[in-house]
Order: sequence, then C-alpha cells, then structure tokens
Amino acid sequence: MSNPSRGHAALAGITAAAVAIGVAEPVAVLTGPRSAPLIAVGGLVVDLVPEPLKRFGIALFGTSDKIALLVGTAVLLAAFAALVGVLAARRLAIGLAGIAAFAALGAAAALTRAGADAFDALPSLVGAGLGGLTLWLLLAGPLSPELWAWSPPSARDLDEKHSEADPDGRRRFLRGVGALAGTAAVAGVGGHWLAGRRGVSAARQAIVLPTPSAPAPAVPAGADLSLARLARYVTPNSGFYRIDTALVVPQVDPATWRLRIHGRVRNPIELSFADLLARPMVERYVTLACVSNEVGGDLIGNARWLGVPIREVLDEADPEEGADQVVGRSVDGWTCGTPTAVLRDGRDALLAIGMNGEPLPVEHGFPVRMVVPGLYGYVSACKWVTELELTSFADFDAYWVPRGWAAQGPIKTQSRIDTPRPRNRLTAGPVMVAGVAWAQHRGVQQVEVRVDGGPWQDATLAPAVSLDTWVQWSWRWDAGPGEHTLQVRATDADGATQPEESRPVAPDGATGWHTVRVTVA
Ligand SMILES: Nc1nc2c(c(=O)[nH]1)N[C@H]1C(S)=C(S)[C@@H](COP(=O)(O)O)O[C@H]1N2
Ligand SMILES: [Mo]
Repeated sequence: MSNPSRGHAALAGITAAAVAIGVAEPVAVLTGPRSAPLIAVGGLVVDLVPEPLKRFGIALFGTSDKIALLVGTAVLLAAFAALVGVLAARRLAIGLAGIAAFAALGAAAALTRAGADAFDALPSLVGAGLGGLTLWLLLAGPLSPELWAWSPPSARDLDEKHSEADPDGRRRFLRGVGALAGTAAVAGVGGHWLAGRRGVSAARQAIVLPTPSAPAPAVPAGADLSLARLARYVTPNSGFYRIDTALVVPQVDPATWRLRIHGRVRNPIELSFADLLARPMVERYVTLACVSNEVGGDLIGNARWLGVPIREVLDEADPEEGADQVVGRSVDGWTCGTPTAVLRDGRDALLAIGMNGEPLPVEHGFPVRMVVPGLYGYVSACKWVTELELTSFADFDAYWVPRGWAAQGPIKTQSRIDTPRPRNRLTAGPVMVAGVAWAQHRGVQQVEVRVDGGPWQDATLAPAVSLDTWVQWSWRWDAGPGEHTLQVRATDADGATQPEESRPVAPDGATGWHTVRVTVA
C-alpha cells in the first residue's frame, strides 16, 4: 500500500478482525470449539461448497485440505477486514456495519451446526463487539492519530495533509495496534489451548477394554510379507487414513454418550457406554476403504476392531417391515445410510469401541463408531455415532447422497502395486513386485500382473485372516533393461475380474488397473 494512512486504516481493520477472532476463542471454551467463528464458518463452507470444488481441494492439498481451508478463510477474512478498515476511516458507521455483517455470518454458521443452541452465537457476538470497539479505538477513539479524533476526515484529506504531520499520533496508533494484536493472539492461543484441555483424551486413557468373548482369529503366518514399501497387513493406528467432514474432532465424553436405536422399530432402545461394555464383545479384522480412493491410492487400512455386533442390537430393536435403511448419525450431524439387510446378514458389522487393542483414537470416532465389512466408509463407518435410525432409502438421503454420491456403496474389487514405486530406477535381474488387493466380504481369488501389456501372470497370494480384509500379493519379475509398465488386476471369489475401464471415484468408487512405470538399467 503506497498510501500510509490508507495503510493505517487497513491495519486497523485487520487488527479489529484479529481481536474479534482471538477473543472468540476463550468464549468458545464455554460453548464448544465448533462455535468459534473461524471453525463455524469453515464448517459451513465444508457442507456447502460444490462437490467438484471440494474434490479439487482434496486433490490439491491431500489430507491438509482442512488446514488449507482454514488458511484460505483467514486470508479472505484479512482482505475483507482491510477493506472494512479503509471504509471505517471514512465513516466509522460503515466499518461497524461491516463487522456486524461478519458477526451475523459467524453466528449463523455456528447456529446451523448440528446440535447447536442459542449460546453458540456467543463467541461471534462477543468477538464482534470487541472488534467494533477496536475499530473505534484505532480510528476514532483515544488510540487514533490525534487529528482523526476531532473530525473523521476523508481518507484523501488524511493522506495529503495529516498523517505525516502527526508522528506522535502515528506512534500511539501503532503501539495500540501492537497491544491489541498481542491481546488477540494471547486470547486466541490461550483459549484454543484451554478448549483442547477440555478434550476427552484423559477419559479415553482411563478406559479398560473388555476381553472379547469372540477374539479375532490369529493373523496367519506369512500374511505380512514384510517388504519395504509394501503396506503392513495390519495398519497401525497412527498411520491409518482419516477422512471426515469435521474441522475440529468431536470430543465425546463416554460418561454422557448415548446411542439411540429408534425410528421405524417396535422397541426403541437407548444404550450408555457402560451398557455397551456389559455386552459380549467380538473382535475382528476388517479392512476399511474410502470411496474417494483413486486407483493406486492409500485411503484404505486394515485394523482389528473390538465391538458389539450391530445385528444383535437391531434384533432387539425389532425393525418394522420396509425399514430398509439404517441411518447412522454422528454427534456432529453427519449421516450415513446402510442397508438394514446388510447389517443383519450375519457379517461382522460392529459398534466398535476398540482399534488394534486400544480404545478408538479420538479422530477415528471415540468412543463408538460403526464398522461394516464390504461397504465403503461413507455409507457405513459412522464415527462418533450417537443414533441408529431405522428408515427407508426412499424416505431419507444421507450426507453424501444429495452431494452426488450413490446411496449404495459396496466396495469394488481393487488391487495396488506398492513396490516398485512409480518412476523407480531398478537394476536388471529379479525384482519382487508386490502390493495389496481387496474385495471385502467376497474375498480375493486371484491377482495377476502383466508387463508392457504382455500376458497376465499369476501373482502369489499371501494368506489373510478372512474375506473381510485385504490380502498381500507378490510376483517375481525377471526385469530386463528399459522402460517398463507394470499393471495389476484382481478377481474376487465370485469370479469377477476388475474392469480395465478407468472410472472416477464419484459416484460409487473408482475402477481401472493400477499402472506403474519404472526404468530398469
Ligand atoms: N462422523 C463421521 N463419520 C464418518 C465420516 C464423516 O465425515 N463423519 N466419514 C466417513 C468416511 S467417508 C470414511 S472413508 C470413514 C473413514 O474412517 P477413518 O477416518 O477412521 O479412516 O469414516 C466415515 N465416517
Ligand atoms: Mo470415505
């Protein structure tokens, strides 16, 4: 900004916004982190942005998409705040109106989040009040360069005559900006930290998982080929992919958690966490997969889940005829729709509380989530689940359905080459080609590999715990010098081979053969 006093005005606007956002944080300690304006508006954006844009964001930023969203929101906010400052220097009322518009947006965003009450508007309102005060202090009040205080002149007047002429006022103004920005930072960081301390990690650590009455089968020897770069057969919790719409991870206290099984049932049920713990638990390996996984992608993981069979709970609730959909609802309002028949057909669909021998990690749905073998996560794997509502597919569309994804989401047979990696440079001679393949609940019958479009060769399948997990495969390649293309395809136990046709992830999962190009020297 070439023009110093317009720069001052912009700085005043940005400082006012920083104060508003910063002081909202300690208020949000009382009302919950999702009511803080930046997070609330970000959450609204997540729910409202058109699907192709969101996919572009995910493709661009990967798993940092949420951070990118918040940084983007903050940059936009700063630009708007600078403009508000410049307008406020001409007429304070216009600036205050700009702040009021912000407050309305923040409050509206907070109030429309699932489970919100009137108090959720508070962080935005308190923030906006103090932001408005800041604007006044810096542009018209005691912290403004002296002349500004007497009469609010036009910015042009300021530029030409006064700002250079009042070094004391300028210094006072800049000191004020520094103090207010510092206060905003302390309030923001401190409030955020306090909100974090109110999280549930202590409650999680206090949980002692019950011994399963039906333990998981042992992982057969040789299930994990233990090759460098090949995904482990069991994915550690720390490396398990995470996909959800939550900008702040819901903190659900197991002491107050409830699961309601209701809707079109003859016998509605409500369970506490203690009720759940008192039931017989089963433990099963199940490979979870995301519908947004590209061919060759890593939005898939295999874990040992401990939980209560959903089937048993549904049997007790006694669904009415025609209630063909079970809607899993998270505390944050997210929903998924699972076919009732799938949940009752005998597969190990679980209300899971444990993951690889630990209580569920908070970001993976603590204290309770759904896990359903054979279905993509978006139609089955509700984290932080608090309701199972019996309805029909005709009567209710779950979260992703109106956003262009299929209501039914059985996992498609897929296979992936983990080693060698694309563009690896290899030495001629024997090369171990290996990867994973999956066709949950049907099972993988065969994996084949081909080089440069040549004949398909049978890979060796490692043993797996069950049809509900992925399987590792390997194939010894006698690599000759040159550029080569490796491809893989799997056939499920029903004899259906992965189609070659490359289709995008939407609406119901990608198809095509994973293809890796390497150089052999
Ligand atoms: N509450 C909630 N549960 C959710 C989601 C979500 O956005 N919110 N995303 C689903 C999707 S799309 C997938 S693929 C799985 C991912 O589970 P994970 O993050 O534990 O790997 O969670 C499912 N459960
Ligand atoms: Mo997903």
